[in-house]
Amino acid sequence: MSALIYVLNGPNLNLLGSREPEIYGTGTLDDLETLCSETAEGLGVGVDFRQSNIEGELISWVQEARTRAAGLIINPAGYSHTSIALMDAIQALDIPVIEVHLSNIHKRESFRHHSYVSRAADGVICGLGFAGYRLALIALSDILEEDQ
Ligand code: CA2
Repeated sequence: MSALIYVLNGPNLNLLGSREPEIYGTGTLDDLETLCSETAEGLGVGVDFRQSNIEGELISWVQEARTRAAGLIINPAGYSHTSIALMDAIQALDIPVIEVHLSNIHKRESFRHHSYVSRAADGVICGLGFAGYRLALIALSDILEEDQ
């Protein structure tokens, strides 16, 4: 059976494509899911793509990934900068984790420069838009192959 990668998206990412195209582009969350599914298919891995505006739901999904997923990609959105609880949940994982941000958080307001989640992630990609998710899937697939 092919490895399953969880792709979790945090608050307000359901609004992609509707506002702030200069920061986040014009693609929608559905477009992003399609990109991830097609990339995963090409890599021979499975993808479980989800979005939530609720911190506790994201934490429950991270906990679920402990037993169900071979790897995790997460864009924690605003919770990156605030959530010790999400960081703790990710730190409890034994699977590789890549944090992705569509925008370059270091080029933006100073409150976005720090991410709690980055302390728990194995890798971080930011500023590359949707391509960041594609690259994260490729990296995870490489890591999982090396581990075999
Ligand atoms: O660049 C990213 O991917 C972020 O994680 C996006 C978050 C932001 O709080 C982080 O600092 C960086 C915001 C997601 C909100 O997305 C929207 C998309 C379209 C319209 C409004 C919000």
